[in-house]
Amino acid sequence: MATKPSRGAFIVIEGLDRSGKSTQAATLLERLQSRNIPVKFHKFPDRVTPIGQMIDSYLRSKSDLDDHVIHLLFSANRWELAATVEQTLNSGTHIVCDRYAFSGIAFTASKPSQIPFEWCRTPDISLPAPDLILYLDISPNKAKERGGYGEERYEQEEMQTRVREVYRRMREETMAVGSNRESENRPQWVEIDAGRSVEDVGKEIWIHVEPFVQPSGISKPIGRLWMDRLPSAGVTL
Ligand code: Z5A
Ligand code: MG
Repeated sequence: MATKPSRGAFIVIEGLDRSGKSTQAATLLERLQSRNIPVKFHKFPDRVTPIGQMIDSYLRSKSDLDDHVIHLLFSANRWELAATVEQTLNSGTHIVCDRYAFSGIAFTASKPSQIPFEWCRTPDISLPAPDLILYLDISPNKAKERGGYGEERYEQEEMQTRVREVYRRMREETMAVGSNRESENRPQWVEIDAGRSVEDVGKEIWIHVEPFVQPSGISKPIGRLWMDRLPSAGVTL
């Protein structure tokens, strides 16, 4: 039986709609569990909580909300679970998470209302930061060929094309080498070609995940998202 690591790894799966995130999250969970590696699963939006139910109703077009309001609800839905995420990681259990704050920015910033990227980022600043982001890349055209596309809001090709552009911006930003201390704690962003078979994508994901789930665990403390983006006006926040 595998021993519990000092701290678990926080692994986030991101990508366009129908890129296969949920499929790959399930495969990864199975892989870890079959090796007796302690792991917990989260998915955002978590449609079970009261806030999650409001989000669900919005996504199914059963209710309408201002674009800023729904954005803040998506963020609040993550904050509801932030303490649990930290406790889980500190107990030595890894987390596999299907979508996170990057979805929040990518989808809101791609809306016709043109809410600025930096505004979108703000409510998620200081959430627990992932150690690894597995970004599943697929062309909106190819994603469209997969089952269930178009049943919810945002699932239109034009919107997905813009979403992909915002993800690209976040990828470049995350991978840019910074000189300040905060940058040392930045997550690792890995782009995976999700247009291939479920098996091939799963194999590549495992190559990237394996180093993060070694018995020794993760030595660095849990990071906080985008702390370097806080206004530096000398105000103690
Ligand atoms: N949203 C937001 O705006 N702000 C936020 O902060 C957050 C989310 C967190 C619902 O999310 C919406 O919420 C979403 C973003 C927005 N936008 N929309 N619309 P969700 O995560 O609940 O959405 P979902 O219903 O789970 O769909 P999904 O995530 O887009 O799909 P997926 O998980 O990437 O794909 P999948 O379910 O694994 O697979 C889709 C189909 O493709 C299925 O039939 C599979 O069998 C098939 N599949 C999977 N992989 C393959 C491969 N490799 N080859 C062929 N077929 C495949
Ligand atoms: Mg999914």
